[in-house]
Amino acid sequence: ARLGAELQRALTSDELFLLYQPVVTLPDGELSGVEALVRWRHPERGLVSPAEFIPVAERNGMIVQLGAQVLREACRQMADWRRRYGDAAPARIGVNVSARQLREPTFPQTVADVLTDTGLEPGDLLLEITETAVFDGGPALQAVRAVRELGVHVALDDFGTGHSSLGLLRTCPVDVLKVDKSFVDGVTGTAEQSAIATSLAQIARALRLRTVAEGVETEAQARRLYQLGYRLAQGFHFARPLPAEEIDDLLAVRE
Ligand code: G
Ligand code: G
Ligand code: MN
Ligand code: NA
Repeated sequence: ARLGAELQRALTSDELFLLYQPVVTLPDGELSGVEALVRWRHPERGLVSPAEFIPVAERNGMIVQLGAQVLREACRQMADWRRRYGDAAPARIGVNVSARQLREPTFPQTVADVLTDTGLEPGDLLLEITETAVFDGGPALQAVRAVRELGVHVALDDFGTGHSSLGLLRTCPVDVLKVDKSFVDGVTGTAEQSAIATSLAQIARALRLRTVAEGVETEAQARRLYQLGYRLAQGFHFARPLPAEEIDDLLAVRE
């Protein structure tokens, strides 16, 4: 409850900020996109992990306001990169959206408003949702359809860990599968350990979905993922989540 009350204050202060983790192309490791990840610099507790406060915000409903703030700031930043760097800007920005946000009837309108206000092209935005959020159909699924109508891209995040159903890929049309770290961890292991990452690459290719391998921590994993057909990856091996200024440094050298 304490954390919840403090989060309410954080929403109207400058304690929340975004880091941006590069998504890179394989095999060269060049920056392709970025994923926005929220951070909370608490005056006494220090840096609080989103793994701690996002679940709190989801339970008390604050995620709706927090999520809208994150979306707006991420789109503002991406529009700024696009204006300053043109084609050398990141190809797109990923923003995490929780199930609770997606189920708000106003969500598609919020996305439309943010795009209008920031001047961001819809195709520059990738909304990252979980399978579980859309598993039971309903309003969340309608929201996915509505934002895709706007031209916004949608990714299934942590793919393979939730209520996975391959049928979902037909009922919930998306653009990108983000293959969860737990499957990436196995790619340099036995046939059994690498089976899921291998199969997901094949399924994605057949369905013409882009894939991003998440949580890549070693060169050996990156090489193996490339052999399996992965062309996009994200993970500490390439880059940690970085402040916007450090993304700027990466962009400035390739202009
Ligand atoms: O960045 P980090 O690995 O610490 O994130 C931990 C968890 O918090 C991850 O599951 C990540 O998806 C989630 N997360 C980070 N930023 C956001 C955000 O802006 N919105 C939502 N809903 N989840 C986020
Ligand atoms: O659930 P989601 O995929 O949005 O989570 C992203 C989280 O994963 C971020 O908090 C980010 O810090 C974390 N992350 C990104 N790359 C790596 C990695 O290579 N290893 C580990 N352990 N975590 C990572
Ligand atoms: Mn994500
Ligand atoms: Na993930």
